[in-house]
Amino acid sequence: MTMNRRTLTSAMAAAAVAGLLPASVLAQKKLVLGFAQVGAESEWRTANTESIKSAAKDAGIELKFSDAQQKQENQIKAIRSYIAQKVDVIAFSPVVESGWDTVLREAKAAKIPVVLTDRAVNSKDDTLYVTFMGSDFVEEGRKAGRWLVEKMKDQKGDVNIVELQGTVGSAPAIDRKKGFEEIIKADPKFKIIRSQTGDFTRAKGKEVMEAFLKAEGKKINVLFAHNDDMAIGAIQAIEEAGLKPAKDITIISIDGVKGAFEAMIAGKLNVTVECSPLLGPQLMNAVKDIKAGKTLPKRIVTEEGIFPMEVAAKEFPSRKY
Ligand code: GYE
Repeated sequence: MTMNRRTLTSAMAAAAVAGLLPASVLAQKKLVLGFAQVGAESEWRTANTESIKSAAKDAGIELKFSDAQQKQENQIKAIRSYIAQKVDVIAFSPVVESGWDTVLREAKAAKIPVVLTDRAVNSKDDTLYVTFMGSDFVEEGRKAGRWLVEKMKDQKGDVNIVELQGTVGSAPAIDRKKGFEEIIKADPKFKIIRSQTGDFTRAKGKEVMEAFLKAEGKKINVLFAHNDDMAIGAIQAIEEAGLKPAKDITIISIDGVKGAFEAMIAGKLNVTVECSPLLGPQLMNAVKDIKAGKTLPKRIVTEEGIFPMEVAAKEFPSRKY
């Protein structure tokens, strides 16, 4: 007979009943976590996946991992399969905010606790998940806005901004836009003249920036990109159009991945707002706490900073993602 986890567990249970194994051995059976990841769209996401996989290993938690390729239906399928497999805890990073109630109710009915990591859902029923751990995206947008307002404080004329939004309907795209607009609206000289999604990828960031440049050309003073990958794609488009990134067009992005630090060191990106993908250890602690019956706060916020190009070379060696 081949020993899969279930046969092994039932063999152990039989041994315990027969008095051959102490009950404490049974209590130590490996926790199983089902994680439904968004995809592999960005450097941030790669670092996030790596953090989750290595933290699970370190914590001795069995990880079932799936990649939804940025499609909600794939994430829903993965969550349903984790319910069917009766995992101990389900965690996921919801690609978009809405449309989760049905599947979350199914998890609740199966008594499987759910942890949201990185991105939030906009469900009205917050009993459908235990906790949401991740960044404050509105605050990240505000940090980007505050940096720009300070940088342009002596500028007299209009400041024409183009915006590369993240995935339509995703929490980081909605919230980063909101936080940024909240700050820049204090001065009418700041004008968002174009805003479109680049789906958080380099390829789309480049493509959309090309279209912005075609339509607006030298009118563009600032690019606000909702993540570093789109900014890096856009930098290529700007150079191909014969302009100087970070000089002719001021570029602000979010995440703080290594690629952004390299771009800053090369003098092509002005600033990145930090958004940490290293959520793995925190998630594994939460899984253990939930199974130990502890109550977790409904919201666990990641602490983060902001890095302008002037500090990039000094900070680069200590960056972990
Ligand atoms: O900023 C982006 C990624 O949800 C915070 O998703 C995350 C975002 C991150 O693709 O690079």
